[in-house]
This record gives sequence, structure tokens and C-alpha cells, in this order.
Amino acid sequence: EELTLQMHDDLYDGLKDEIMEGVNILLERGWTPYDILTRTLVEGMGIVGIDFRDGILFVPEVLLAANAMKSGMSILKPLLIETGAPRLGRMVIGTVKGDIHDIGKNLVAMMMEGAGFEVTDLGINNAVENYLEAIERDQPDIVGMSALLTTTMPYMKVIIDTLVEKGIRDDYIVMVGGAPLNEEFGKAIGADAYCRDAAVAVETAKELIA
Ligand code: B1M
Repeated sequence: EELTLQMHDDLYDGLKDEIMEGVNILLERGWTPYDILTRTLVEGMGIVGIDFRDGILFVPEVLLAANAMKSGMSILKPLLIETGAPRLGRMVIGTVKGDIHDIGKNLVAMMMEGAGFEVTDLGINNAVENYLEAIERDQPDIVGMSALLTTTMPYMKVIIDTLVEKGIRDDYIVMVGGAPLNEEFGKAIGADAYCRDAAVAVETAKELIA
């Protein structure tokens, strides 16, 4: 599809209005919100990520791309959240301390809500205290953590270790995700599950909560 390629370019160039227009056109063409999300926005951000890594794009450009992606997501959000599904459980999710990447975490939160979970989104840069406070307040079934940096992912273990110390680790399903993580890391830090993407997060949550 030509428009998806165009949208990859528009995202790369941080063209917010064009991204919003593209999303609306694809919706009119009958694309599902999920397909639009994965095939235009997530794929497009993958391309941005490669050139960011290779020093072709820099932070200001990537920020523009991220903002364009967020405006596209804002159109899709109500469509993804809209659900007649019965409430399946509660989740608290946040990006861990030192890390300000939030697009993936936002996507997981949206898809979880769409699947019928009540989600408290703690936002970015969360110290363990933030998780503890939210856990106490909301009594979630699931605690979700996101990290996009190799330097911040170890902090997930700090959070899990704190839950263990407090004797409440087993009261919650702990799920982790983010581009630099893998299955092995999830196991090593004592999480219940590593989730490769938002769809896997939803499936895993449903499985583990049943
Ligand atoms: Co950053 N950045 N960044 N960045 N950035 C990465 C992560 C990087 C891989 C780029 C690169 O070099 N190729 C690299 C990390 C390298 C490393 O650690 N080894 C990097 C770097 C270095 C940095 C800075 C240090 C750059 C600098 O300042 N010199 C800096 C750090 C700031 C900080 O956090 N302290 C920085 C800043 C930024 C921006 C602000 C410019 C911007 C973030 C904007 C925002 O989020 N609001 C940004 C972006 C956009 C990226 C890339 C290009 C894209 C991330 C993204 O949004 N992807 C990224 C490159 C990449 O990831 N390949 C990169 C789209 C999103 C849908 O995917 O987040 O992976 P993702 O989420 C997926 C899954 O991972 C999973 O599901 C999601 C949806 O399917 N998932 C979960 C994620 N969280 C989950 C939680 C769960 C379950 C599943 O819980 C249950």
C-alpha cells in the first residue's frame, strides 16, 4: 500500500498533520485501528530508530517523529479502548526511573484498556515509591513496567526486589517489556512475563489472570 510508505516518510519527517490525515484515510478505507497502529506508526518508528542509532537522525528530529506518532495514536485511542468487554482486572503500568520513553508503554496501556482491563498509567521516570503508592491505592492484579534503555532496565529488578522485601511480590502478576529486554532478562529479574509487544501483553495478561 502506497499510503503506508508515505506515512513512514511523514513520520520520519515528523509531519503531525499528515500523519493524522493518513490515519483518518485508512480508517475510512476500513483498516482496523490495530493494523494502522502496527503497519504505519510502529513500523515507521522502527525506521526512525535505525537512523537514530546510526547517527543519521538526532534527538530533536526523533522527538518530532514521536510527537507525530502520538497524534496518530490519539485518534486511534478511543477506538482501541472502546469495548463492551467485561472488566478483566486492574493494571498499574509505568516507565521506570531514568527513562522517559513512553510510546510503547502508552500503546500497551491502550490495548490493555481495549481488552477490558482498568489501567492506571504512572507515566515516565518512576521510582519504586511511585509503584508502591499506586499498588497500595489501586490494588491491581498486574504490575507492568517499561524500559527502553539498557541503562534503565536493571531498575526493574530494584522494583521487584522491593516487592519481595515487603512480602507482597506474589500478590501481583509482574509483566515487563521494552525494546532492549528479552525473555531471559525477564526470568533473571523475577518477572512473571516478558512481553514482546502490546498484543502479547494483552494475551499474557489474560492467560495469567485466568
Ligand atoms: Co530514545 N533511544 N533516547 N528517544 N529512542 C532508543 C530506545 C534507542 C534504542 C535508539 C537507538 O540508539 N537505536 C537508544 C537506546 C540504546 C540503548 O539503551 N542501548 C535510545 C537512546 C540512546 C536515547 C537517549 C539516551 C538519546 C540521547 O539523549 N542521547 C535519550 C534517553 C532519554 C531518557 O529516557 N532518559 C533518548 C530520547 C528519546 C526521545 C525523547 C527523542 C524519544 C522518546 C519520545 C517518547 O517516548 N515520548 C526517543 C525515541 C522515540 C526512541 C526510539 C527511536 C523509538 C522508541 C519507540 O517509541 N518505539 C528508540 C529506538 C528503538 O526502540 N528501536 C530509541 C515505538 C514503540 C511502539 O516501541 O517502545 O519498543 P517500544 O514498545 C513496544 C515493545 O517494546 C513493548 O510493546 C510496545 C508496543 O508493541 N513494550 C512493552 C514496551 N513497553 C512495554 C511494557 C510492557 C509490555 C510491553 O509492560 C507489561
